[in-house]
Amino acid sequence: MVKPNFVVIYADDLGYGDLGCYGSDVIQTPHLDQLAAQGARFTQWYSNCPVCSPSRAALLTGRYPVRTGITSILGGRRTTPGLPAREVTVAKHLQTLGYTTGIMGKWHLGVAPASRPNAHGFTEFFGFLAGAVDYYSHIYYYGLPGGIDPIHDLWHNEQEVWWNGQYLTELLTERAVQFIEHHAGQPFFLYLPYNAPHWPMHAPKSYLERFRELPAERRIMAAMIAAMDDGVGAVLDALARTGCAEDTLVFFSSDNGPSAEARNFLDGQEDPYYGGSAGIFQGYKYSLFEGGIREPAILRYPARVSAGQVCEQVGMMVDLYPTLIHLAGGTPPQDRLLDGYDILPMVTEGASIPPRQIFWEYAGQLAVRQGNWKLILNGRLDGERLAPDVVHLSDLDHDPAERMNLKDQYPQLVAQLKRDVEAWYQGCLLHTAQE
Ligand SMILES: [Ca+2]
Repeated sequence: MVKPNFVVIYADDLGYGDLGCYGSDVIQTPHLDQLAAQGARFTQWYSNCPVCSPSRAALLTGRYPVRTGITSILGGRRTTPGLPAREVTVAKHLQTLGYTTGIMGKWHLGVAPASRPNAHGFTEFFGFLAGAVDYYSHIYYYGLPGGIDPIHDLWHNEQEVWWNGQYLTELLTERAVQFIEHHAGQPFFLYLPYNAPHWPMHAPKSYLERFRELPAERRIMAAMIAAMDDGVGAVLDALARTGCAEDTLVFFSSDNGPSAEARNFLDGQEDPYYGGSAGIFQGYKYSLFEGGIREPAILRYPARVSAGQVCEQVGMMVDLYPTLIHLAGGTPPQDRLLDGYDILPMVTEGASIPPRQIFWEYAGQLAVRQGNWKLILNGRLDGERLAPDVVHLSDLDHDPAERMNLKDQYPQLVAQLKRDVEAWYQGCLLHTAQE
């Protein structure tokens, strides 16, 4: 059987409600909508953390962030350490199965040389290493409290490169298309983590003009997403043009929910930003409520997955590793614990994966989903605001937006879930220390 190619496109701070195929009535995303129409669109897909670095660690290692040692947003100094050398990324695993691997975009798993993409299984890297860059100068301006000096952050493999003035979303698209053109005909894995629509909120004038009628904070969000959507279109065109489309699995998702950070504004306003939408869900980036972690997710693989599916089963980013390795003819590693399942049977034959609990940990919050139930401890609504209740139990079947706290009606269930999530967290810490 032909080894499939893999293209994983990861948006940054994109909310559940901001694509046409997820119900946005103002942001037009024809290429992503087409991708969904030609494959499967997931309605209950989760990121494993509501912020950048840990979410990306989970995607690439197939392990909960706490197991990888990446549990918070990493800084951007050139000495910032990142993903430990002991972790094996899906790219590194795919290299051993004969794949050429490329990342075009945001790494955010360490800046120090030993933690860069080339050291973690990527044959080719073009992009940036920190959490965000100016879209035109490719300079990282965003330090920890107290600030750091600006750091230029654009690289081709280990070489610093300068493309001043080129809009980053378009630059990454160009490199992704080139990678496909160069490697069509051999198995390849392309990871395309766009910075969009993460702040700073920059978009070319031509995109802003498409959304003239929107209020300022929505207009820039729509423009940035539209530029990314055009990039997705160019990538799909490249796959078609090189004859790869049929045997390529394309997966699209986002690392966390929309950002309410005041720094999204470009006019000096310091109140929360609501330019991004998580649809009906409450919670933003930094929150374990659904708005922070439930993400759009689209899978297209014409050779195996029939078009036009809407998959309502629960999936999460760590599922991608075993799914891709299985398709590439490999077996999951035996020397470390992975946390996901191969989810391809969900969309090839409508199969269910075994019932499971899904856990999250971030900045003092803990959460667990078991069937239709979800418990959040010490929940936040965003980076600044705590949730009103320290313990929050929801029935997602009847209340997907987590508006009603049922903790007082189900004390035994709350006690069981609390015990389970705390045991999971302690177990991860202990197990990781022993690995
Ligand atoms: Ca993010």
